[in-house]
Amino acid sequence: MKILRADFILICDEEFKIIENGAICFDKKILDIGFENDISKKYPDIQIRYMGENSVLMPGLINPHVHLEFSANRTSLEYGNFIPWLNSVIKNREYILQNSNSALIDSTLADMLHSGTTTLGQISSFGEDLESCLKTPQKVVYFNEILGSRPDTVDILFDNFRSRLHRSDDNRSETFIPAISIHSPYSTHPILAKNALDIARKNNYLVSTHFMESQAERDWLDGRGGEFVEFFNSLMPNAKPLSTAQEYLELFHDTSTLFTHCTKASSKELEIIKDIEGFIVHCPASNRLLNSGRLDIESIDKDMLCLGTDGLSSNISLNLWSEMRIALMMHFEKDLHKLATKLIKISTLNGAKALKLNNGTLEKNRDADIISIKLPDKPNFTKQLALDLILHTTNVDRVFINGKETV
Ligand code: MCF
Ligand code: FE
Repeated sequence: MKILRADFILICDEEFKIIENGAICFDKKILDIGFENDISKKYPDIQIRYMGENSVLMPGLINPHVHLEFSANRTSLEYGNFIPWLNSVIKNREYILQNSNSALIDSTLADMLHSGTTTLGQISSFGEDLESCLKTPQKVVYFNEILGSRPDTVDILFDNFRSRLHRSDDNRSETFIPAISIHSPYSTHPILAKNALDIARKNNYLVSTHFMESQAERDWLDGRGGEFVEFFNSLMPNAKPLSTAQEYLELFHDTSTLFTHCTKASSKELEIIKDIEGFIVHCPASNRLLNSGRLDIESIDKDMLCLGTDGLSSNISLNLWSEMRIALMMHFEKDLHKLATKLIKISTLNGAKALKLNNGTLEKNRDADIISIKLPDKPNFTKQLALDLILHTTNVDRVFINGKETV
């Protein structure tokens, strides 16, 4: 059993309680939490470790949407609009994938850990990231991706997906959870999506999908043509959308699904996502770089919203603190303090809800996934702590996962 104390503890519960001069007692799970005075009296024989001046303890961050296999992208991809970006992914895929080798993925995961991300949802397109995800100390929900729109390739693609899914299943553990990603409504044939979702329902796999990320996707699925016409016609003459947006969403009934982006989703579609108890992953930096527009975060139920970085294929960093700073500036008309609090909550509490994990908040019986941060100076305004943390944190001081301190 360990006891840590800090100047502040952020519980990251629904009320966003903050304990000043708090202490937390844990082994693999959190055993007790409260004022240091009370905890030290309750456990007189246990040594209490002080996290230092201006220290803050809080749950580890949860980034539910990354693409580690694209980590080598720096200047390879074209930003500014979705279709040119997609074309540049197709053109430069080999180069990026070859350079996103295990060593690079390992160091990307280490950077994420250093920044305080203790859980991630990895969208695995090819399975080249498996070894790295198995050996990293973080909890990984490993979404095996399926995509492909040509009916003649459906069988091969499905077999390949199934073998990756099985390989990840063979490695299931407390910190490695296999799951399924259906790439998107424009890229995945409904037969593939339906079959993969049947597997998800039968075996209780979490699901992730990209949804309504661009005007091109909106126009294409609404049957208005748009920029996807030329894109698809070059692959297959007379291509037609595979389903409407609503038909696509309906495939996800009775699954636990994370819908990423949704910047162009209609209120009706957001309502359907809510009805099927889905979560929405907001990726503000990616949306800015691919000209995807801005998610109206206020129109989304506060319990359904998470924050993700997306991959380095559409971001400059997988650091959730940087992402929070971007979100803080992007949603400039919102109350600053309320938004700061919300951003921390959606990066901890809601991430855990979406990924169905027992972490994300520092309550008794939760997994002891804890980070400690040192602010550069004494915080004068406790009510501003969320904002101070977002403004001043890039990397954290210490990281505990399932109670174990990791380097
Ligand atoms: O979320 C972003 C933008 N939207 C869609 N896909 C991706 C993103 N970052 C990486 N991707 C991957 C996706 O998983 O790029 C490929 C897929 O494997 C695009 S389809 C050729
Ligand atoms: Fe993505």
